[in-house]
Amino acid sequence: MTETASLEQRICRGDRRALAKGITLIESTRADHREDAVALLEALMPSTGEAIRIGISGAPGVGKSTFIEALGNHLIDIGHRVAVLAVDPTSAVTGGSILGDKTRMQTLAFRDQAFVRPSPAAGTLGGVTRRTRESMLLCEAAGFDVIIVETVGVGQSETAVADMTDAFLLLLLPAGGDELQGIKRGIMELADIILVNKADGEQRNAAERTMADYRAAQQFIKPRYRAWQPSVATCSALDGQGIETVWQQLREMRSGLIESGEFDAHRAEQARAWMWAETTALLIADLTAHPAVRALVADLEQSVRTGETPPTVGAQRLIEAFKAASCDG
Ligand SMILES: Nc1nc2c(ncn2[C@@H]2O[C@H](COP(=O)(O)OP(=O)(O)OP(=O)(O)O)[C@@H](O)[C@H]2O)c(=O)[nH]1
Ligand SMILES: [Mg+2]
Repeated sequence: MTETASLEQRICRGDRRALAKGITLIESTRADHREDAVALLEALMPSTGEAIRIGISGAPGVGKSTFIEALGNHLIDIGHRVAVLAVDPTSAVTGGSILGDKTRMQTLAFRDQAFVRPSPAAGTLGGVTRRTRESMLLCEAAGFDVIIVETVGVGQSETAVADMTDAFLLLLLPAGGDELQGIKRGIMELADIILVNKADGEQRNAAERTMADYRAAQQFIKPRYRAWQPSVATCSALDGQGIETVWQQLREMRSGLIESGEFDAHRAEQARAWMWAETTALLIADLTAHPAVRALVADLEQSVRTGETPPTVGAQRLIEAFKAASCDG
């Protein structure tokens, strides 16, 4: 039996060490590793797709880690297996802010029914997203039926996470008055469940007011699904208040979407878009690595910089060189 085949079997048995090894393989940039990773993904594909995929975002300090611990522990208590992944495109630079500090998810990370994995340090958002999507499939094959993907919300990472999950949760802080928290309108449009966290102690009233503000603001936002009207609620990740309700809502949302046909349609569209994102990334990688293209790049970039060659023409030259060389080879 090949090493990949044995890894496949161990992952399917739910072996967390094999799962971790599989994800390391997926994150590797070595060409031979990539071949093995693709073979592994293909072999595991029939065992994927059964989990509910949940995206979670919110500003630094809003309580994402605390919330994921509370939700994750609750889910394990009622019999689920929970995997937590992250999309953090800054991790290559900072060494990883989310999930880097495992102590913050300690009670979850050490439970047998949990799997917690930090963001791949691939650098670009596209690179990180590609690997996290694949890791999600491995977790599903290993029998995790709830996948949580956390992101810090820099750049387009929220959109990337919403694009790979079924439901997107946005955590907010209680704010005084009626100020909306400068969150980009586009992010509210992505959110299926908005939660004002830290609704405890002195902040409880402020949290209620913030909830009311967001409910009002939400009336002007077009929901992403026909069968799910996004909800706004308060919770306390610290006290565990509201956590069960979130899970009830997620289940309600999922069954509504399954009934309306949107669940399968959304997953199908995600798979289609994923294929094209992958195609684009692979083509660009091939193109920029090709000797015929590399021979042109320095001069062409210089000439585009000085305005001698229009960028469009530059792009055409690169592609022509790539095509000509690919046809010859
Ligand atoms: N009072 C209160 N404090 C909370 C609650 N949830 C989180 N906190 C506190 O808020 C601080 C930040 O919580 P984290 O869970 O680390 O927040 P985070 O969003 O993961 O932060 P980053 O990983 O830095 O983006 C910690 O001191 C928590 O104890 C809550 O529901 N109520
Ligand atoms: Mg955190």
